[in-house]
Amino acid sequence: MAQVELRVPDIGDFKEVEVIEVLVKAGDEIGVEQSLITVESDKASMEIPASVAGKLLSLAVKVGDKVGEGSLVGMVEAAGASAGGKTVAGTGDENVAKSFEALAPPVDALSSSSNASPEVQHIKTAPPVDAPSSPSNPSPASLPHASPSVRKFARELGVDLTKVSGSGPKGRITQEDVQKFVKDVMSGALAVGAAPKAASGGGAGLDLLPWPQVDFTKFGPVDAKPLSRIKKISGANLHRNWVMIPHVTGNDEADITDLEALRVQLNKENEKAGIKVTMLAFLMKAAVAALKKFPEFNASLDGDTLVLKQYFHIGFAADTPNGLVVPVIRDVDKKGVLDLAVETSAMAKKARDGKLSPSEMQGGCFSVSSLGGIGGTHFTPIINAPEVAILGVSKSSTKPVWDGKAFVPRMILPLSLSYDHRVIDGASGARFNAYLVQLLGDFRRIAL
Ligand code: CAO
Repeated sequence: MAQVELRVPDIGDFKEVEVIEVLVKAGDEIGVEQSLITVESDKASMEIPASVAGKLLSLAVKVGDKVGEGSLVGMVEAAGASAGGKTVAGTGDENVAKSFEALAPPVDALSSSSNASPEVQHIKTAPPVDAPSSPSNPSPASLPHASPSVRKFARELGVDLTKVSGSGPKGRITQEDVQKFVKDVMSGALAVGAAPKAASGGGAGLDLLPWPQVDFTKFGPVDAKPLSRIKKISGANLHRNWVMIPHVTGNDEADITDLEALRVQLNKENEKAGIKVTMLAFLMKAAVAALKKFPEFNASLDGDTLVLKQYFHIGFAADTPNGLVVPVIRDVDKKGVLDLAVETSAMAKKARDGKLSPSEMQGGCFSVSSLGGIGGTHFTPIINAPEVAILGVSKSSTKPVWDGKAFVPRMILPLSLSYDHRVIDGASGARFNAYLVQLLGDFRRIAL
């Protein structure tokens, strides 16, 4: 059995955050991904889960302590890890390795400290649950003030936290507040749907039927496979975004016959350099030109205020074995198509290898979701909050197009732009699409 240090991983932009809850105690048997502590900045709270399973020997933090990346959380006697001073990477321990792979750890998560005893392995805890790096994030102002474990508790009970009054510091909602809320509803002291914080006027809640409970084994053999960590995080984000953002998707088609010829030519010229240009790099450049022309697309809603961004960081959806992630390419306006091709393919590989750091998934202004390499004609991409629009791209195909005299074969690329109708009117959505069609039809227009 080896002793393992659990340390705080990269938690994005937060340097010093306060420990507001300690969820385990020395002597506990802990599992991989079990939350150890909850930390809170002035903007968000998040849980720091364990990256290894075992017996918690000691805790190095208490409520009120300030921690940052690398802070020691506790020592664990790792179940299954071999002793003898080997690093985790060298132990061949399947569980440990698997947890890192599933949690998209940075390579340096395995680094060991020089002044520690050799049998002590140094492992940063897994990336935080609900960290600001998840594929998309709510505006902090829109979240009820509660820790992730309380939010999870409330979700399990089907409690809408916006209806619960918080009795904790700064009005934070505690587990006891949620329990009290449920008791009050059950005893009839509080009507279901009542809003103690602010009168909702009724009709605001989703009065849905409970999820169907089905014993599938009654109908045939089944296997149960837990969702991956990425799927759980991205699923929760997608669900919130789908429910909270009034989406409209506008479809259009771009004639990319000339652009495709340029792409093929560029690939020939750059074959020796090992650079492969796909449509994605052109789409990112075109998206930036359209964002410049229609600034309300390069924005986020903060309450009643539209925050217009002066920078152009574009995310792209990447399909990985563990689920969907959205790496962000910075300053796309300052980069050329070839640079973007290199960077997106490196980031896509990093995503597939589970090695993206939280900061590499933060700060996006607009996202591109390209299913073009796979197929399809059009689809409805879900907006990656707090962004206000996303461009979905399907597979191009050669179609007969009437040129006024005859049908001619042209390569047509289907575009599906989803936008937040609170921010963007239908006419603006159609104009954005039409402008993209113009740019992709004649890429020289990018220079105008
Ligand atoms: N039409 C036709 N062919 C296309 C195309 C398009 N729109 N886009 C890409 N292709 C081709 C590429 O040129 C490449 O062809 P060759 O193999 O012949 O060179 C092939 O499809 C594979 O491309 P790719 O998918 O590897 O590369 P990419 O740059 O187009 O995409 C990435 C990279 C990371 C976006 C992609 O791999 C991926 O993960 N896509 C899925 C995104 C996703 O899941 N979106 C849904 C999210 S929910 O909204």
